[in-house]
Amino acid sequence: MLDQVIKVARDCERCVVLTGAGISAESGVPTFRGKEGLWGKFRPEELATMEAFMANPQIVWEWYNWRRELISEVKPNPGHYAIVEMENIFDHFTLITQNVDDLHRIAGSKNIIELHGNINKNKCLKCSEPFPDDQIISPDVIPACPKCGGQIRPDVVWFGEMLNADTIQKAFDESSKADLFLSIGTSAIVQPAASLPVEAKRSQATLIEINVNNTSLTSIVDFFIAEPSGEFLPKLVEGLKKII
Ligand code: BJW
Ligand code: ZN
Repeated sequence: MLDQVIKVARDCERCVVLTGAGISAESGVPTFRGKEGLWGKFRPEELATMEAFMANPQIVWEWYNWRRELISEVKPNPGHYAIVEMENIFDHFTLITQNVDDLHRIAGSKNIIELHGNINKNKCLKCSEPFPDDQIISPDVIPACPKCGGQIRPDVVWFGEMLNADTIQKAFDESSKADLFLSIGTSAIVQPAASLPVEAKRSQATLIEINVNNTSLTSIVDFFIAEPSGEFLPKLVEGLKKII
């Protein structure tokens, strides 16, 4: 399978990679869903919403502070580093991530489309003004926005919220122009991100999925790689580098 994938990939010019929580699993960041998933005992649908924040901002902030601390202690894994190398292999390369953990940037990836925001950033609930991200947010005293007095919240996209219009437009544009699309470590159930590989396939891209489990995408992909991304991606990159 690896050799076949290398053969197909080496002739491609426009590569798009979409990552989800699975790429960071080997760094020790829990995924959202599945057996090893779930952030502790919480379901994202219960805490990653405006309703949850309005009802109990303290609990939501406690959850994000706990995750920020956990993420601050982990490092990128070989999967993240292999994606950094892919930028130099393809004529045109786009990385789209649903992750908020910043590990792609820390690994060295340059142009990253962050669909769901960044857990280390804050913004105002009312006017969206950025709020300094080096400030520790105490759940007991949630700061007020200096501009409008609104409450400060994490700068991430919750369920029921629109993604940034330019960001998602760019992600769809790149996906529809890709001749190679890799969906890596995502359950592919959260929209609109889950439609990106479908859009790429519709536009004739070769679609490759790398996931330790089958997903709803698996039935339409050209290649399904049932391996941890941190093990498969370095082999793919090594194979491609030998050809170039
Ligand atoms: C490995 C591995 C290894 C493990 N190697 N693989 C029907 C009903 C109700 C709502 C909707 C509906 N249809 C659509 C919606 C809207 C909703 C949605 O999609 N809901 C679905 C659950 C159905 N979407 C939205 O609300 C979005 N906004 C929107 O659509 O606006 C328009 C609109 C508004 C109002 C109503 C309707 C439409 C916004 C979505 C925002 C998602 N936000 C979160 C939280 C971000 C902030 C935070 O982190 O706190 O984003 S939720 C969470 O899920 C997070 C993730 O980015 C996202 C995707 O998860 P991901 O990455 O796929 O992780 P997992 O855990 O699901 O999967 C991990 C995978 O890795 C697994 O497959 C493993 O097997 C694999 N794996 N180890 C390779 N080593
Ligand atoms: Zn404000």
